[in-house]
Amino acid sequence: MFHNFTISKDKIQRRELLKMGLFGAVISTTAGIWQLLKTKNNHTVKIPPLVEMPHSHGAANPTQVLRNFEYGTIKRENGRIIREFQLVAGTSQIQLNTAVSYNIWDLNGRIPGPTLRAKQGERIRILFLNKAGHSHSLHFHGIHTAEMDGVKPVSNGKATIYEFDAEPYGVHLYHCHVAPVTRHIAKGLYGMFIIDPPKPRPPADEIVLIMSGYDINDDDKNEFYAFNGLPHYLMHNPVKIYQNQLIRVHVLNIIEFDPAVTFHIHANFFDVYRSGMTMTPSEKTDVLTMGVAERHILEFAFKYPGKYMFHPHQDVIAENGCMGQFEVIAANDYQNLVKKS
Ligand SMILES: [Cu+2]
Repeated sequence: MFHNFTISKDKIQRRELLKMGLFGAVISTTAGIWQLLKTKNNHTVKIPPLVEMPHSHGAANPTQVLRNFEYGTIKRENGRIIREFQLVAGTSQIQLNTAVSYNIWDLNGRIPGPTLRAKQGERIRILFLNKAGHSHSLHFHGIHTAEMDGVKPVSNGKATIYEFDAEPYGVHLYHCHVAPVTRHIAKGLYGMFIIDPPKPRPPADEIVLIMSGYDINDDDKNEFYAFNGLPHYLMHNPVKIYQNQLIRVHVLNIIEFDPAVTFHIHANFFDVYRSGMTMTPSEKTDVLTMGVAERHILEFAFKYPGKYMFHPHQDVIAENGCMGQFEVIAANDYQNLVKKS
């Protein structure tokens, strides 16, 4: 069992952190938000400050998507844990570059939708409200009854409940399944759905990377591609990670209109846990081919500080926006920060 804390310096002062026994792991900084993952054996995973997000991007906030996990609301019914999530489909506009704005469907005001997270064996309940001006649905990958398969359209202004057991553990996804599914997915109705295994994985800096495409002129070809919703954003705003620390990337390919893409990182190799459904890796590589809706857990640590790109090795896809980089911060820089605080 581990706990995931999101700590805003504005909201939680030092003395409160001391009360929580967390102060030793938090660095004083002007950067604002810090995140900390603390385990019962007192290992801490250090996560660099997030870059404050300009508000002009609307529903798309790739940095926030990186380490934001939605755990829902816990209820107990008949001795069983029910994990309840609320998802509201809406409409918004995002800016794909300085000249191109694009109307999308969002979930809870964001694209991709929230990364839902549960533990194997819990009961999942999804309250879905459709306010997106068109019929939609939520189809979850996993094991459930036909009634809960989420292929039946939910009219605009209507709500429905999906309920099923959280099984099997892995990195899954959910998406709208109303025809044409290509359009409903490409315009934003998708998200990641993580079911944690009964025995937790080792502590790591956990990151979500979702590859998607935008066909803005309806020619069944993507003009833009993105990590976590916005073209080129994570290239200009690198994902900060620490040297020699275990990084666990949950990667999903939800690019419509292209049969498959690869995921590649520079200057390193990663362990692959296919669909996140195993506790031991099946291979080590630096280029992994992924069909549409394929998703995996990738684990690695960077040996040397510096900036390292990650992108599909279909380079035209990378050049049109599915491009990002890690900024590996030297381990001794982190130690210096701790001493100064
Ligand atoms: Cu839809």
